[in-house]
Amino acid sequence: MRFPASPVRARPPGRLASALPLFVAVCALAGCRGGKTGPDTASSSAHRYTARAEVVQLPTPGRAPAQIVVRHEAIPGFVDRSGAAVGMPAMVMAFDLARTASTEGLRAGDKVEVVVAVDWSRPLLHVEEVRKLPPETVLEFGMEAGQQR
Ligand SMILES: [Cu+2]
Repeated sequence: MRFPASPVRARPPGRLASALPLFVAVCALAGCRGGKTGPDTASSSAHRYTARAEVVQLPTPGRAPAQIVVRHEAIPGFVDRSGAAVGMPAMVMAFDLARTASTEGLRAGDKVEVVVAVDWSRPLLHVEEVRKLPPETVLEFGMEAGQQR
């Protein structure tokens, strides 16, 4: 028997709570820990990934650490803690924002390109840069984490 499709991507932006289990699941998969703190620059040993995404939630002013929630496309070649290039499927995900990353002028729903820096030795996983893409950009989310065919 097939389960009815649960199209996570069809949910309206802002329903963040529904996305959190996905994040936690992938976090466990990737082996990341909470409390990503420390100096605000990734070391040269960090991996960097550029991914296209849609802004789901912008940072809340005055709340630290500054975080951005985006729905990002798949990140092929994403390297996990063990060094294996496991890739990361498309998903809604919250990232810490490096101080260098400006979200000025951005609004929820905007198409962006994010540069994600990951350094498992710290550990550190944050967005270093957010660049706005043309609104007509078509993003491909395919099948997101947690979905079943
Ligand atoms: Cu992700």
